[in-house]
Amino acid sequence: MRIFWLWLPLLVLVLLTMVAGEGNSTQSTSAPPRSTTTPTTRAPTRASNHTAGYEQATQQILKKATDRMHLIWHMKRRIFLQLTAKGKSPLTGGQALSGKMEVEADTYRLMYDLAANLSRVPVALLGDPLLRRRVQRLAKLQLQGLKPKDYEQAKDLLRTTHNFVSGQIVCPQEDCSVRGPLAMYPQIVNKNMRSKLYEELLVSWFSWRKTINEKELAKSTFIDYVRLLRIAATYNGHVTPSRTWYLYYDTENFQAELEAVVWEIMPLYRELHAYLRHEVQVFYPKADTKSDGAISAPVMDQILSQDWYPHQFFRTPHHSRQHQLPSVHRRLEEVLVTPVKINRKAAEFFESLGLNNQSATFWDRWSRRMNDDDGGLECKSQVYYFPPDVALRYCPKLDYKKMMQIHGTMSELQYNIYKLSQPFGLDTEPCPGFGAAIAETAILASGTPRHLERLHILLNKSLSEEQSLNRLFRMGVHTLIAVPQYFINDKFLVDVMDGRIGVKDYNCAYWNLQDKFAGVQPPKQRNNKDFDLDFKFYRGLNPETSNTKKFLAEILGFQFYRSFCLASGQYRPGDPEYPLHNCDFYGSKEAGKKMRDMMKLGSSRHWRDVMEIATGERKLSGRGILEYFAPLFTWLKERNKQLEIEPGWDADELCRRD
Ligand SMILES: *[C@@H]1O[C@H](CO)[C@@H](O)[C@H](O)[C@H]1NC(C)=O
Ligand SMILES: *[C@@H]1O[C@H](CO)[C@@H](O)[C@H](O)[C@H]1NC(C)=O
Ligand SMILES: *[C@@H]1O[C@H](CO)[C@@H](O)[C@H](O)[C@H]1NC(C)=O
Ligand SMILES: *[C@@H]1O[C@H](CO)[C@@H](O)[C@H](O)[C@H]1NC(C)=O
Ligand SMILES: CC(=O)N[C@H]1CO[C@H](CO)[C@@H](O)[C@@H]1O
Repeated sequence: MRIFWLWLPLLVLVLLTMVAGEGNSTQSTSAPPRSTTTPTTRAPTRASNHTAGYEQATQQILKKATDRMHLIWHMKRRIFLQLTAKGKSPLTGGQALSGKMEVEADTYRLMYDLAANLSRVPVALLGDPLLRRRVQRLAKLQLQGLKPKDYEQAKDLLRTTHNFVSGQIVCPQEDCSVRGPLAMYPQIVNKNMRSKLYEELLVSWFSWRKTINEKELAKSTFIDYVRLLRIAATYNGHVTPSRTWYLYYDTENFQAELEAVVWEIMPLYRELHAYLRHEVQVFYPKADTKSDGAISAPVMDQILSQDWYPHQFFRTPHHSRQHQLPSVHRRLEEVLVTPVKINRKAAEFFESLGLNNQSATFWDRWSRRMNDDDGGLECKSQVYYFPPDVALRYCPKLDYKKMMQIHGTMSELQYNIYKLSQPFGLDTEPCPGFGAAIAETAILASGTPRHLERLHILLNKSLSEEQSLNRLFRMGVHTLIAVPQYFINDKFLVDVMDGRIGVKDYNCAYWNLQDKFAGVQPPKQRNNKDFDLDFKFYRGLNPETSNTKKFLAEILGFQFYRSFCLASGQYRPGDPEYPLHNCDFYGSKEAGKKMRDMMKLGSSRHWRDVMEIATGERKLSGRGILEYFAPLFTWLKERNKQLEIEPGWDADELCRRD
């Protein structure tokens, strides 16, 4: 019973370190070029006699850059081989790190020079659309567009914010003499997870914020970082800085599209919020919200962290013993035996769809186990991309969560293999989070009872109705509570960047967003001298792990899942035998074709064109999530009515503007 938490799919996987997508930057119509340029740059397309000459010159620039990229890939390959050398003395952590930094520095120099050179190319005069697209994608950059000194500073600031999250810097009880200071993640989060005392949650909540904002460090770090993001935007000719933050989404006012999704799933969120508020009052009576209906921030954090905790405090809808989810851990160990076997099973999932068969060479040469101490606490498998090869370093742990995660990793591997056929510059996902969204579908499918039965881990391909609802509830807490938080963190950053939130009003503006989109309030009266953003906000400052990307991966992931499930016939709306939440599209060549067709395109087309292949839609939508959680929505509405719980909350002014 204790392992039932392993049922929870890791929905948002940071495990994907997909090569950051480079965007279609056609839309920045108003954009003056990065550097002094020929006035022809923005000339309308027309047959020109210069065309051939321009194309040739451009091809030459790209050819040179590709050669340089090959050297970088070569370096990455060497590091991979050294890291995983059998028998011989492997690289030390320090050597590996300096190798990585060298790769990063070389990549920066290449991308920076290339963008400068390409911004002189008169894009509109290029006849070949693929060439045009390559130039557009490579001529604009985010942080890498900064001059060396600024770029170094940006990386320094990101190291500082990373330290806010992972540095051992906090003394929650004012006493660090025994165990030393703690890191917010994972130490304090793990400590809180076990804490039944509201006071303890409060102490952690306040002391972390106090520590990182000593002498306004957190706030000033953030301000400096935003300044650099704005500079990067000016180089792209973006008058609105967020155009550069959303560069690869290439959409006017992309934030509005994200917000529309948040409102679309809001009715479901409000029911879940109301039910959780009721449960919370039972468990943390001191966190009482004085009837305004919002949930106190430390408690909301706790709800989110608890979804991974085996001894969760908050009850699932059907909490009697017989309705608990069956434990799969022991069977999993019996059936899958070793991590290698899990990897093979995950690879087989994609082969069953008609995607690449992993070759013997791959298993032999390019699939390597991490050393036990390399993985760290998170122990995330890693995919390496150095054409013509792709490689895998996998976490040696054997459990249910890893089993699902490796399906995501294999998806990333497949993606890398397919996009290899695109030229340098288009061999990326079409926008950040796109690859993670595809991976999400495999993760969701691999965690269904139907798939577990196929693997002989469960005996029955469906759960009882009560168990099924419990499973949806736990996944719902995981997904539905997280999505508005990604949005709030992203919106706050973007609104500051674009000047819609002024420096004097940071904190109250933040609490306003929490109130409006999540029904979360500070644990006590705050003001604009405080700076209360949470640790996930700081994580999301890095474009590689941005909240935008996570939001998109989650939402688009459910849209893709729905599409693959419809295509495979494993989701039949209205048929209780084939609900979306138990859909395993294993073996479906139809789903496989959609997946493959998307992967093959790399970023040679706009992400909307690519998503349309799978979904027939060109916009983000909450439909996948709403259909997936439909039974939970129905149950919550009835249950809340029974308990006479009124969903929703009123704004209480808990932040004082001075
Ligand atoms: C992106 O590039 C494609 C292909 O060149 C072009 O058709 C499309 O208009 C561009 N998308 C946007 C939104 O500018
Ligand atoms: C950019 O142009 C300069 C001058 O022509 C050249 O030396 C350099 O190699 C080019 N770099 C890239 C990455 O295109
Ligand atoms: C992969 O292998 C299976 C059986 O081993 C075979 O039927 C299938 O055609 C292969 N797929 C590809 C893409 O090579
Ligand atoms: C599988 O579960 C369903 C739903 O709980 C149940 O009706 C059915 O009898 C079970 N089948 C087996 C073989 O246990
Ligand atoms: C507009 C123009 O001058 N077009 C000429 C370009 O060159 C070709 C031959 O290379 C001519 O046929 C076009 O008339």
